[in-house]
Amino acid sequence: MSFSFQHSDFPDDFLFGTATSAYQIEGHGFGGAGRTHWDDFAATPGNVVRAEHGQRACDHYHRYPQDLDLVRDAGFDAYRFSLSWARVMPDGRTPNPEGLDFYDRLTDAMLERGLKPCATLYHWELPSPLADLGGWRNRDIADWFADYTHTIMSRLGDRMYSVAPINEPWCVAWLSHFLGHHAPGLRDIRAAARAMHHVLLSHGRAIQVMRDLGLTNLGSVFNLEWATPADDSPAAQAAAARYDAIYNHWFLSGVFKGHYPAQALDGLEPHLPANWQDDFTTIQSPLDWCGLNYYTRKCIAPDPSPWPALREVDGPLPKTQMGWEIYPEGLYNFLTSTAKTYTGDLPLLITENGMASAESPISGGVHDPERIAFLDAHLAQVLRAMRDGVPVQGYFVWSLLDNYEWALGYEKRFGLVHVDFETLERQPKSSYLALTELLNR
Ligand code: IFM
Repeated sequence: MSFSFQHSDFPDDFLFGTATSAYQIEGHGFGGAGRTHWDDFAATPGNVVRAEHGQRACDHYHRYPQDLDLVRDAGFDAYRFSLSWARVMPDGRTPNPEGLDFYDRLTDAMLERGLKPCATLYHWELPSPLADLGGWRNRDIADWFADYTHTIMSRLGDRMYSVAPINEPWCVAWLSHFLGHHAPGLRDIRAAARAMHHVLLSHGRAIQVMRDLGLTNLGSVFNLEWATPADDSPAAQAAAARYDAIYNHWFLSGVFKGHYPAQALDGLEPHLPANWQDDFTTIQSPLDWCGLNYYTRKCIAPDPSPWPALREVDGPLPKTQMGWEIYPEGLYNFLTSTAKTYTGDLPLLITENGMASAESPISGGVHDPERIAFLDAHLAQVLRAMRDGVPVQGYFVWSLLDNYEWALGYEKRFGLVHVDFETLERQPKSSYLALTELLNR
């Protein structure tokens, strides 16, 4: 099975890449790395499938040359990776020379292979000592994050192709402080409101720090989910609009318009920190690009529970191993609507797109035709948006390797490359081979 279009259907300077994150692949139990709130979350019974954690993961820390060879050999232009705050600063405040050296080596290894390093500064492994101080609930996190940004980018900034401060602010804030599914596992509206605001304030501070260091090509990475009303009723439409406001517009509107959507403020405003409106100058620090992570849509129904008074219901479309509906049109919808409402001519990148599937190696390879079909269908929507004038400049597949899928442990496999978590052997799947054929032609 192969792709239904050619590499040449995209402009010459269109970036193809693949993405990973530190805690999900590196292994954390060495190199002077500090404890993270994910280690604490996983150690609490019931939070993570089989209580799995990232202490070994894919052992990318020791195997990165082999992994970067895979990125290069596939023909990717760029590699989106993240830096672990707790490796760079084990207590969140004090630099760890071993950690800085690791990211130095990793960066040079990308450049040696002709790969553009696209860094994310925070992909969820908050150092435990900062979590002890309230983590994202504490406004001081903006200062801590600014210091961390300064430390790591003073060392690496000269070699980065692009940098984004925070991966998926909705997950950092809502998923982790209101829904309780990710570390620190809170279900607390006040904590969630604080985190929703502080994550954007920290983003803005980090952008300012990097501008002062002279860095360019700075962006943001938002995860978006298309909200579909479960039926035609006004109540379902209002619930879907609330979901859309909390999930999508809070972050896009905060960064690009300098205000929060009314449907989300309805529930969150009483819990926001004092003088939150004064922070938008920082939050709106100008960007060079905007990254969208897109996986699925959700069907939303009203619910008699307190605000936000909604629930997700099962949708009719085919689903991935995550149980997420496959809805490629949502990517087109987001590319066009984001450009129209928020970003205009600013370059857009799809910084993550991919699917989990349950394949396992059989003799003759790891066959994942459903992943090829998924990527093909989503890239077709990217081409459609570009034909309609949306300035899309790149696309990153999530993920290079099967890895630690957070609260779902190692069971959900997103990789282009299969990882045997006993032996840590890497084996390219047929999706990796199909992409290699596409990108090298
Ligand atoms: O694995 C995650 C990643 O860490 C962030 N974006 C979504 C992926 C799949 O759930």
